[in-house]
Amino acid sequence: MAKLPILVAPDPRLAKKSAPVLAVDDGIRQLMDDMLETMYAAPGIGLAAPQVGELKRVIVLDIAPEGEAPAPLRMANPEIVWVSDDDAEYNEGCLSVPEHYADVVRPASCVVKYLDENNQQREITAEGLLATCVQHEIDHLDGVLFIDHLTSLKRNIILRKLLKAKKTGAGGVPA
Ligand code: GNR
Ligand code: NI
Repeated sequence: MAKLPILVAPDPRLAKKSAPVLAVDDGIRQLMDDMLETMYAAPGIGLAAPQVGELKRVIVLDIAPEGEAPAPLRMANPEIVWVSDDDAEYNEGCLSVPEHYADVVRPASCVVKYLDENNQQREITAEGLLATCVQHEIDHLDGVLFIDHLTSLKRNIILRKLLKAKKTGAGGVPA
């Protein structure tokens, strides 16, 4: 396992559409495990491959509360095949948008079809935090960040602060 560096916005790689995985093989399984290690270390509850510079449709999640048994989910080519009519608002953050949080409205529940770590097709119904998180991660695969759901005014304020932090080297690991 290896902990990977996480890209911080603005970065052109975070705005790109990621490519489908042909099959979940040893290379993709290794990527999933490295992403989980990176996510737990951050710490975070989800991570998408483009956040570690791999433009592949792979995400990992674990919404188990701290102190409870880990419950990692590994997904390739996740696809939302149903969303509820009712919405939920959640105060979202993102490891690629460090130290910024904002309320985002998304469908409250969804059904996601994906390939698991054994290349088996699966489907889950997600509600609550898992529904929010899996939609946030699938957005990353399409080059969309949670700040893209905000008004351009709010988004630009955050992007300018992130750019300034990058230029002064504040808050992060030296490049
Ligand atoms: O760790 C994370 N927490 C979080 C909180 C609310 C909504 C979404 C998330 S995902 C985020 C990790 C991350 O950036 N995943 O892409
Ligand atoms: Ni994110």
